[in-house]
Amino acid sequence: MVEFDALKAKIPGEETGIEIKHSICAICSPAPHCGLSCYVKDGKVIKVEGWKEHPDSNGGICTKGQSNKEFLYREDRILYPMRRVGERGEGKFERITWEEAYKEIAQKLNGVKAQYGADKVAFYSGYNKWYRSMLARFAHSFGTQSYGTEHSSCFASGLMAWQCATGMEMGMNLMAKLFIGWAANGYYSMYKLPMGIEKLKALTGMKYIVVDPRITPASARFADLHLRPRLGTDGALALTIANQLIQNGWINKEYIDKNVHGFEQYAESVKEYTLEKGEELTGVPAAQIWQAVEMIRDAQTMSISESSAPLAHHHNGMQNYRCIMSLLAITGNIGTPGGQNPSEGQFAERTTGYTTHEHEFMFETYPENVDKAVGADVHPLWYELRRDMQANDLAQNILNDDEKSIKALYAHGMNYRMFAEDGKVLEAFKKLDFFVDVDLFMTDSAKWADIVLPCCTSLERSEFKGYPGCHIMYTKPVVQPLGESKRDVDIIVELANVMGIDDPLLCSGYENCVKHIFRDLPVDLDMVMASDEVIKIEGEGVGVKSGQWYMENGWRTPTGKIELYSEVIGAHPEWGLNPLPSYTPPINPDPEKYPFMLCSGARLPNVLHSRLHGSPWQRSLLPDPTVEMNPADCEKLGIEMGDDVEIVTSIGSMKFKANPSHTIKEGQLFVYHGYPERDINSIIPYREICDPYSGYPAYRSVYCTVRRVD
Ligand SMILES: Nc1nc2c(c(=O)[nH]1)N[C@H]1C(S)=C(S)[C@@H](COP(=O)(O)OP(=O)(O)OC[C@H]3O[C@@H](n4cnc5c(=O)[nH]c(N)nc54)[C@H](O)[C@@H]3O)O[C@H]1N2
Ligand SMILES: Nc1nc2c(c(=O)[nH]1)N[C@H]1C(S)=C(S)[C@@H](COP(=O)(O)OP(=O)(O)OC[C@H]3O[C@@H](n4cnc5c(=O)[nH]c(N)nc54)[C@H](O)[C@@H]3O)O[C@H]1N2
Ligand SMILES: [Mo]
Repeated sequence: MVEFDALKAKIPGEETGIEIKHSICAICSPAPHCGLSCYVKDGKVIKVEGWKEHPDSNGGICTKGQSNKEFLYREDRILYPMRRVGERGEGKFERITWEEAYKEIAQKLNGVKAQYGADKVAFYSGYNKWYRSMLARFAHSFGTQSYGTEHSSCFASGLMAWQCATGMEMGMNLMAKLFIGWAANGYYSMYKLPMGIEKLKALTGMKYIVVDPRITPASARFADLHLRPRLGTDGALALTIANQLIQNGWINKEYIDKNVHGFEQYAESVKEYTLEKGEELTGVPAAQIWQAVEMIRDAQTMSISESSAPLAHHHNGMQNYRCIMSLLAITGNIGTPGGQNPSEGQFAERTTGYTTHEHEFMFETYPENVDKAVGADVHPLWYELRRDMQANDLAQNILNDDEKSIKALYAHGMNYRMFAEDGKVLEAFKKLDFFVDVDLFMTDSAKWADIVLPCCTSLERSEFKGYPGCHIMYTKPVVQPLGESKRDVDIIVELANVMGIDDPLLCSGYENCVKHIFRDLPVDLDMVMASDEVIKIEGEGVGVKSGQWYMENGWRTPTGKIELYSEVIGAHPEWGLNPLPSYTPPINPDPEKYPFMLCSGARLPNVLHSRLHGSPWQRSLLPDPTVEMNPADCEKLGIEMGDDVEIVTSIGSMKFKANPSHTIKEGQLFVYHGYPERDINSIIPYREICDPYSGYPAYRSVYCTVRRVD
């Protein structure tokens, strides 16, 4: 009986045969990589909880992470390599062996290379990050620049803005006296950050401003000031604040003279942003904008968290970041203690504190004398700063059907529904000569592939993980991979070998490549691989260069200064882009017809993109695709809670359940993306409203209308 009760309570021990094994959560990778304690019995995971001793997550785990067991055992896991036998999209496949799959892929990709050139094959990765350096190198060694990722819609736009300003990525600083969460509701998207801010506020008295059109847990729980601009008007808000600071002399003139390039032109260009104009453009009352100005004046140090998505997902997205960053530049908060500082130490897209040779590993076989990456002609600044494919331009490139068109696609985690106007992506799939997708699940996108390969989850694999504070870990599988599924990295290496890729390092395997990437760090990777713990890398030459170092030795920009006027953009007037931080309003094709603005994608706490809607527990938390809208708008339109309503944009319409909410401003609609049965991206236009700087879709400022349907 004791044993039975203990089993029911899932208590580990000899009696129950339950063992605790540690792993990491990769459901929302790469952000936190929270440590997991997995309860394993008879080779099966029976329960997952946070790993208390983990130095980064300390036992924390979010709503999404709670679903690791369901994610691992989802019914649609692909267990074997599959070859399409029906029509594309029909979902009819036959099981084949790994040897057959590799042979066929090698034949087809090498065939396209021989007939059209290696640059007519595109390589793509969805949201997953951990294998990306291997995939990028694979693409480059094969001979194409067209390697692209979900960064085409996420994170890289902000990075591009920092590249223009300082030449490198800069991180936020929680030791600032004033912290601005500009479009930040980490309680839903990244729980550790707001919890940290809350603690620090109590400890140090740090002031906190939230800039978000919605009322959220972050704004309601602990913001000293909450500014609620209309969607997509953040640039105007930042420039209005900047103008007030300049006009009143509340800027750091000495710092600017010494470190900032282009201040005079910038100051001239922001003069038009009076408080009245700021209020008119953004909808934020002038008195509140003024309050923010005074808080910035009073703070000696300031740091701003600019999220990877909500500021970027607009026609003016990348410029939003530049306008916001300009506040840091004119107040002397870049490269100084308490301000924004380099966040260079990255491994597998995670801040680590140590630098590695990862970028060099990805780019040392980059082919130069081939067609430029897809998107280079449409979004030249993207190409200038990133050198890879702007994946949002891939569908049009294929549909153009000309000498520049991609013929074959090799993807890990392709989800067509993440792209705006995604019907076009399906049209493009139809035109491909050959399409391979590597995924955990037989997704709606995988069904369009010619060959589908099964990869395994983080619980079934070993991988290197870097963590802040110079930590590293090599995880071990807690259970054997299901079916014949394999690690993404092994699929890449095995395929590269069968294809005869001339790259001995890549072909020697993932662990060897990581040893190469880490070669200058004082750490014995064999020892890390033998250990089950997170290990700290210590010793000489481990840390990254500080902001102070760049202040003294020059930033990585053409002028060596922090560039408000970007010389990279200024050198190319033919691009038609503004070298200064500037604001342009979101595009409305027909203001009479489309009086509402739609934000598609603000995060829900229980789901992540396409991943968890199929997991019953997560789904039960918000079963219906809903639209949140202001009660006053509902009243005008005769809409009540739970009514079916239709959202109409310039390219289509779609039904949702109405959810009237005071958290939403009048004139705005909030819808979540990722529901398979209500794919909002099929009614979001791309080319007409995308960001010309970054190529990002304007997922969050789409003009539309809404009406009740019976
Ligand atoms: N639960 C969950 N977590 C996630 C994800 C997920 O799908 N689900 N996705 C992950 C990914 S890929 C990303 S990129 C991050 C995103 O992480 P966040 O950026 O933190 O998440 P969001 O909820 O998209 O946006 C934050 C806030 O920005 C506001 N916002 C929207 N548009 C605007 C605007 O134009 N201006 C301003 N000032 N605010 C605006 C929204 O109201 C929202 O409250 O989340 C990651 N974490
Ligand atoms: N309307 C709208 N659209 C958006 C956004 C928005 O806010 N609004 N946000 C955008 C942003 S910020 C992002 S980041 C993107 C994310 O968009 P996606 O990249 O599409 O993200 P996911 O759906 O999480 O994952 C893609 C695929 O990877 C698979 N996968 C999961 N784990 C693994 C693995 O270990 N290996 C392999 N090979 N595959 C795996 C999943 O099953 C899934 O099919 O969406 C963008 N699209
Ligand atoms: Mo993202």
